[in-house]
Amino acid sequence: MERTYIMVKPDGVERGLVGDIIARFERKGYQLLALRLIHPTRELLEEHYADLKSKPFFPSLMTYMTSGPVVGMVWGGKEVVKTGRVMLGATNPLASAPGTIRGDFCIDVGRNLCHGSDSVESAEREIALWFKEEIKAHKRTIEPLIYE
Ligand code: DAT
Ligand code: MG
Repeated sequence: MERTYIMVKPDGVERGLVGDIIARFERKGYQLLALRLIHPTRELLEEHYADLKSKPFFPSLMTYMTSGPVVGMVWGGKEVVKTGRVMLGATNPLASAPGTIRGDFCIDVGRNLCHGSDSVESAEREIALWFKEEIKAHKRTIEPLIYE
């Protein structure tokens, strides 16, 4: 099953939007495979955002992401990586369509509430980084109501 790493950033946790974000993925039909409240270290975030290290906004991104706990989740299902990003909206919330998480709840790119893996490969890398324990597969009884 395809998996993705979805993370509610510190602003989303502090603003009480975790439940809404989870509800969107649940209602869509995706399967929650793992969930954890994490106080991320700078080291963990530097590895998570390793490809952005040379960007001018990297220091402010680190300050933002270490400002409070995050909620990390693994969601599974058909094309969940790509669809998860559609549900999140564009990186810049002002360019995000209404109906998406960022389009509905935020304004600034430096306060864009949530993270979603950008490819199947980065999803597996991020899941291994944020969840050290084994993630068990569980076959849902409702599967035939979601997939034909
Ligand atoms: P995404 O989170 O949509 O995958 P990304 O991986 O390119 O986007 O960047 C990671 C985060 O870094 C993004 O969610 C917010 C921040 N960021 C990206 N581009 C930025 C910019 N131009 N100015 C400020 N922050 C930025
Ligand atoms: Mg990204």
